[in-house]
Amino acid sequence: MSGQTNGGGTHRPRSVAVVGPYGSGKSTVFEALMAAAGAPIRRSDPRSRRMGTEVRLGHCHFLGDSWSILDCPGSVEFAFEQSAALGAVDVAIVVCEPQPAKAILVGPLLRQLDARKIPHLIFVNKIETLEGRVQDTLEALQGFSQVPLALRQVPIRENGHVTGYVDVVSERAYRYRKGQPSEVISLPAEVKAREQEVRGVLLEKLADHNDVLLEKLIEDVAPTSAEIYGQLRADLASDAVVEVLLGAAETDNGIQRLWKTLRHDAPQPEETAARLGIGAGAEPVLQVFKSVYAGHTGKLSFARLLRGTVKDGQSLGGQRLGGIYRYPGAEPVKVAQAEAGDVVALGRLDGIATGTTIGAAALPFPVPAAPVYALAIATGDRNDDVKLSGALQRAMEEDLSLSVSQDANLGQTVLHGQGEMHLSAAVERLGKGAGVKVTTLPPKVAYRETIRKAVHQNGRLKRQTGGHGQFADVKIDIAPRARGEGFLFVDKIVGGVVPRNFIPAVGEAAEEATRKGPLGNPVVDVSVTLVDGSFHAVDSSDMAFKTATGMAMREGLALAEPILLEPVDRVVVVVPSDFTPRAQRLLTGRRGQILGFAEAPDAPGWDEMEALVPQAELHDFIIELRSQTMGLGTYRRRFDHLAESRAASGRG
Ligand SMILES: Nc1nc2c(ncn2[C@@H]2O[C@H](COP(=O)(O)OP(=O)(O)O)[C@@H](O)[C@H]2O)c(=O)[nH]1
Ligand SMILES: [Mg+2]
Repeated sequence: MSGQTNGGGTHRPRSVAVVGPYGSGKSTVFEALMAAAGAPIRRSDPRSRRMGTEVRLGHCHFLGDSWSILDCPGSVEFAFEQSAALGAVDVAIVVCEPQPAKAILVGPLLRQLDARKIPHLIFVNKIETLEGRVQDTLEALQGFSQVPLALRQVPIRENGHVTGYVDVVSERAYRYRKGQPSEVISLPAEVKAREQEVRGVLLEKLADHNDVLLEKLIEDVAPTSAEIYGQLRADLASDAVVEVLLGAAETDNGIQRLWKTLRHDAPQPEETAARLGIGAGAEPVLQVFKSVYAGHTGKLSFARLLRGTVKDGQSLGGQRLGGIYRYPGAEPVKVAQAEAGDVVALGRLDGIATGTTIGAAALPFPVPAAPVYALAIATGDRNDDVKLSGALQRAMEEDLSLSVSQDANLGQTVLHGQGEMHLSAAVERLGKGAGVKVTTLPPKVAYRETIRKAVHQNGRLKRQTGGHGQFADVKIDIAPRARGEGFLFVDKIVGGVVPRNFIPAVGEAAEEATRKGPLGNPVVDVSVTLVDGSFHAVDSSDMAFKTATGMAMREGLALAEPILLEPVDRVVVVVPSDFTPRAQRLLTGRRGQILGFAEAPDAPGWDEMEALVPQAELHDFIIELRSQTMGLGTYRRRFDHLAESRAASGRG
C-alpha cells in the first residue's frame, strides 16, 4: 500500500468507471460527478438522453486530485465496451436502482467484478423512488454478490419520501438539497436505532479482516474513525467488502458523499499496478482499452497509464506518439504529457490494437462474447465495395465484439455482433465514418441438398463443328451416402473404355456439378461411380468428358429424389434459473430439440440448457430470449449437423 491516505489534494491521478444496467442513471451520475467537480459539462436533458453505445471519458479535479471518469454503456449489447473499460480503472461505481426486483440486472456485472477482483462500490440511484425498505434492496443485491455488501448510509424519510441520509461512519445526518451539496442536520431521533444497527453490521464486516477492530467490538470499545476509514479503504482495494451508497444523481443528491468516498477509498494507481502485477520502474507501462478512428485526429487509442510518464512525440510501441488528449468537457484538449494513473487518448498509434500492453508483459484483456446476432450487409453501389472492406476493417479494430464473415456460396457479407442495436450502431458508423451506405438483411441460411435414390445415368456429347468434333460418353452411378460422408468419386472402368488420362476430368466435373444441385444448393453426401463409357481417338478431350459428365450429373441428380438439408446448431442457452421454463418453451417453439439442462458451472443461480435448433430459427432468437428474460438470457451456438428439412424444396 502507498502509505498515502486522505489529505490535501496530493493523491495521484485516479480513474473510475461508472457501470451498471442500462437506464440505471450512469450517465446522470457521470455528469453529476463532473459538474460537482466544476467541469464545464452540459447536463443533458433527461428526455433527450440517448442510450450509450460507447465509453465516454471525462477529466476533472476534485479537491485538487485529478480524476478520469469513464461513463460506460449499460446495454448488454455493448457489454464488451464496459468490460474493456473496467481494466482501465482503480475503482468501479456500480449504479443501480432501488427496486429489489431489479437487483438481478446487476448480477452478471457483480460476478465479473468479483471474478476480476476489481474494487467497486455500489451507488443505489433514484433513491427518491424507493418505496420499501432499503434493507430489502441490500438483501436482493447481496444475493448477486459473492463479496459482502455493507450499507454505508441510512435513509431519512419525511412523509414517506427519502429526503436525506445518515452516514453510519461519521454518524452525521444530511438533508438533500436539489442541485446543491446536502445540508448537515441533527440526527433525527427516529433513525437513531436503525443507524446503530447498520453501523454495527458495517463494523462487523470490517472486523472480519481486522483483528484490532474485532477485539474492540468484542470488548465493546468504540473504534476510532481512522480505524474504520482505514479498513474500509483496505477492504475496497482487496474487494473484501463492497460499500453501498445511496443517492439521486438527477438532483445531485448523494454525489458529494460519493465523491468523498471515491477520494478517500479508491486505490492509488500504484496499488492498481501492483494488483495487475506491474512492478516499480521508470519505463512507462500502459494498456490500450479502446481505439477510435476520429476523422481529422486520425486514430485515437484510449489508454490507461499505469506507470511512468508519457510525452507527446515520444516513441511508444515502435510508433511516434502524435497527440495526447484529455476530456475536460465534451471536446478533447491536447496536453503535453500524461502521468501514471491518467486515462488519455493517444494519437497516431497506428498498428497498435485494442488490448495491447506497452512496456510490460501483456496484461489480461477481456475476450468478447461470441456473437449472438447477425445481419447480411450490401452496398447500394458496387463501386463502394472496396471502401466497404476498408471500413469494415476499421470497424472491427474499433469494436472487437464485431466480426465479419464472407460466404461466397451464398454471395453475402455478414456482420456478427451482440444484437440489433449493436449492429445498427456499427452500420451507422460505417455510414458516418467511411461514407459507405449499406443496407442490411437477415442472413441467408446455408441450406444443402442431397439425394434419396441411386440412379444410373448416361451422358453423351457428340458434336461435329467444322474441323474436328467433340466426343465423350460416360455412364455413371449416382448414389446417396450417409450424412456427413461428403462427396466420393469412384472409377470402375475396365479395359480402357475410357482412357486413363480422361478419368480425372470426369471426377472433377462430377464434383463441380455438386456445387449447385436441382434445388439450387450445394449437393452433399453423394457418390459418383464411373462404370462405363466410350471415346473417340481424335475427337475426345478432357473438355468433352467434362461436358458429358456435367450433363449426366444434372439429369441424374434431378431424378434421384433430391431433398433439402438444413443446418442444425447445437445451442447452449444460459438464463437465470427462474427463466428456465420460459427459455425451454422458446426453444421448443423454434423446432428445438432439448437435450438437457444443468446448473451453469460458473454462475450460481443460472441454468444452461442444451438443444439442437435449426439455424433458420436462430436469426432473431436472441431478441426474443432477451425480451423473455429481462435482457439477461444469452446463448452460444455451433454447427452440429445437416438434417432433412420438412420443407419440400427450395429455400424460403
Ligand atoms: N427518478 C430519478 N431518475 C433518474 C435519476 N438519475 C437518472 N434518472 C433518469 O434515469 C434515466 C436513465 O438515466 P441515464 O443516466 O441515461 O442512464 P444510463 O443508461 O445508466 O446512463 C433518465 O431518464 C434519467 O433522467 C434519479 O436520481 N432519479
Ligand atoms: Mg448512459
